[in-house]
Amino acid sequence: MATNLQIDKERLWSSLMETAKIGGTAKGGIRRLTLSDEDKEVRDWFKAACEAEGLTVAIDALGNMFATRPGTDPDAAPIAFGSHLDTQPAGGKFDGILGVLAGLEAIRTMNAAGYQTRAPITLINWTNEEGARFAPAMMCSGVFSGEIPMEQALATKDNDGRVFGEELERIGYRGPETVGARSFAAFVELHIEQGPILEAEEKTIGIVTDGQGILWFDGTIVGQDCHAGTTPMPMRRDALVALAEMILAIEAIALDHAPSGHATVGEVFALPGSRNTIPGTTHFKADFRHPDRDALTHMEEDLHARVAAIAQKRNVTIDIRRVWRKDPIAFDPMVVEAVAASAQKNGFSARRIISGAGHDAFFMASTCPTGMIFVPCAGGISHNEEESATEDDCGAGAQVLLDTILRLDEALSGA
Ligand code: HGY
Ligand code: MN
Ligand code: MN
Repeated sequence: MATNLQIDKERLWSSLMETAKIGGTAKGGIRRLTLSDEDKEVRDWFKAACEAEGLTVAIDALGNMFATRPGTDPDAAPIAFGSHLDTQPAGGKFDGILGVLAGLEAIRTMNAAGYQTRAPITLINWTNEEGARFAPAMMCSGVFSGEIPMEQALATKDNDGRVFGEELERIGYRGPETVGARSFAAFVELHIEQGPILEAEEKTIGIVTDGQGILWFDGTIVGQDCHAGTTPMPMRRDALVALAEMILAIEAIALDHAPSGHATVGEVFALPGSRNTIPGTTHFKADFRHPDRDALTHMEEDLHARVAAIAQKRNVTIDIRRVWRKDPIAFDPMVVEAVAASAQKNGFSARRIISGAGHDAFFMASTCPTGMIFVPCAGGISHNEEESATEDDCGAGAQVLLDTILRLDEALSGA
């Protein structure tokens, strides 16, 4: 590959720190829930920054943002890259936005050098990757890929009963473009690893080969509200004690599928919510992960068996509803090797790795050749206000992203 374009890691870092103020929290994290005012603010920032680089920004009916730079061949399918700008309720400065701003940095580098790719290139911000406010995660890349129905996405409600489609309208990002109308020659996503492997092995780049499967459930347990002082223990139908057993059972399912099984109950609600009333109703949200699809299915079967046993023992009803299943995916070897070659060209230490976290690239993998690039984060900590990464590692990731885009542009020229 002829070019030797070098990204400017200080410029990238400056953009990361500037945008970290949007939804910044006292502890140094970020709260930028999807379709919130903070999400609107960072979207406006991103749109202005793209237009300042001469990009054309299009917005689809779910607020997915596509910023395109023309190539010498206007008929070539664009090479796409990007990630997401929304965060967890107590998120960090790098989850998602690093992939978007590194893409912007790649474009800024090309502009500064007056370099033009053959194919058009498109930088993407995917709406609602986190799924924290509106389930499931990666919702709008899921609709784009055809796996999640558009109507389901628009009708989704958050815990306060606010509707996705209305919130999208409220922040002014319900665009005119049909979701999924675009097609790409390839898609590449840079992201922090959000796990401990790269840091522990002192590797700068993760060459992501696969993504593990994901299963989400919503659960409701119904017993009976009753007086805390007068109801004999053997007569109680305590929905919160039943939930406590449920949570330990869910942990046991992951441990039974060690070392690759993961299970989490990240949200719980107890009603009516009074110290001296036995909770008659509880709600909970569960997340299972496994790299093997049969193991994921077995975890679900195990869950239903344990639910029945706890319901009987605690004399409550337990309703479990599967909200989402995303099977494990394999990334395209052509893109994986382009990432590996780009890391090697730059002399960055690297290793192949499976993604434990979900990403929009998981859905894009069914629409075009797709791959991912990881860089380390401190202690593997993410979905935490203390999430951090170094300027050098972010710069290395952006450099590998730029070189991968250029490598794909060359490789696909005959396509
Ligand atoms: O849930 C996930 O893995 C991603 O961080 N949304
Ligand atoms: Mn993310
Ligand atoms: Mn995340």
